[in-house]
Amino acid sequence: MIDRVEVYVKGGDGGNGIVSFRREKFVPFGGPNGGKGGDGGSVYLVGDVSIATLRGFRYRKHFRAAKGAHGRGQDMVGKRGEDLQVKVPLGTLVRRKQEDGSGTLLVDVVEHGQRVLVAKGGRGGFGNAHFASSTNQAPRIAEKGDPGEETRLLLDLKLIADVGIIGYPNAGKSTLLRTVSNAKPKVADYPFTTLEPVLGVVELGYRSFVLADIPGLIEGAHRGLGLGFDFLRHIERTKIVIHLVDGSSEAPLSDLRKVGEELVAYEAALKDKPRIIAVNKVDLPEVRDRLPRLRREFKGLGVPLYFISAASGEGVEELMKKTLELVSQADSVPPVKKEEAEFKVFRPRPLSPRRAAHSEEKHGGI
Ligand SMILES: Nc1nc2c(ncn2[C@@H]2O[C@H](COP(=O)(O)OP(=O)(O)OP(=O)(O)O)[C@@H](O)[C@H]2O)c(=O)[nH]1
Ligand SMILES: [Mg+2]
Repeated sequence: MIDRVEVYVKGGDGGNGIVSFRREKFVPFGGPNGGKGGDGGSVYLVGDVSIATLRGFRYRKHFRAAKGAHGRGQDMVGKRGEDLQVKVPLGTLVRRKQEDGSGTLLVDVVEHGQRVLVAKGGRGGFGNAHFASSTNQAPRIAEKGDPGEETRLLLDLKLIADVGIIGYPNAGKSTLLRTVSNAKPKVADYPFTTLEPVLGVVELGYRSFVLADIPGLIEGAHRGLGLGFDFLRHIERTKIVIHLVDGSSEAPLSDLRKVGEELVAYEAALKDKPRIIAVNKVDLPEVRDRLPRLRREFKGLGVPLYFISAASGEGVEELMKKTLELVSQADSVPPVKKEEAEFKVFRPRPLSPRRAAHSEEKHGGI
């Protein structure tokens, strides 16, 4: 599910400088006073969490920032052109389109409020006042403003997964993704079948979330073993983790621990990410026989626990419902805006002590 649009952006042209001379009564040779043109405005892309798609770009594909005004007499500088801020969803890959149609990557917009300059406004031209010197006291030249930069951009929206499925190779991650979503990752009976994360959209009634199959987690992954930490990075962005365990493995609990340790060795904060454990392959008789023991072993972890068969679909719906519930809870926590986190915000004094307590709770820690 990748969405792509092409847009044209242009910075505003700089205003022209002008040629002008002082004209005053009783001053026969007034000096030059032609002012500088204003700089043109620039075009910025700004990451915004409230937008989820690139749909808005279907209707508007040209973005031009304002021109700078021309300079005027009496050393008056032209007004600066206003900047243009274009909102894009988080997960937008920004490429500059080349003549041959390919694109060079400029930036990956991942944060709310992240600003990317994509077309700089032109510089305003100098007026003749600027060119006055001891040898040329009455210059009759002025500069034109520079044109604003213009470029074509290719915007690709990369879905950022809400939920990541982790687990040992062969646990059945790709099978689960196939069962619950439109994605078709390869499934096979050997480890490392999946070589890069695959995303799918899970739809439950009117709600949906994006699920990623995150392969390659084995002992030593945080040191780059297996498929390395490229994939660990993907987990950082997800809201929830489904930890899938192969119920037919020799020691399912120890598999789970090892993968868990890899996560924490990579980034301690991942320990706090909401997690669901799903023991897979319960359709196999040998797994069914072990169920009571597995249940006892995993219960103690204090994490929601499900027993499923990714292949037959047994227990999968309940697992997805729980996942959706946790995703919705995570959604209701507003993302921290960078500015809010970094700068103290002065607010008007609250009207009553009760309101004060409320507002402290709301903006606590800032
Ligand atoms: N019996 C049974 N087999 C399953 C189930 N889920 C997956 N398998 C099998 O287990 C093997 C591995 O499944 P995959 O979905 O490819 O596992 P994976 O976790 O994506 O593996 P990697 O991509 O290598 O990390 C395949 O042969 C699947 O058919 C299940 O619920 N029951
Ligand atoms: Mg796989």
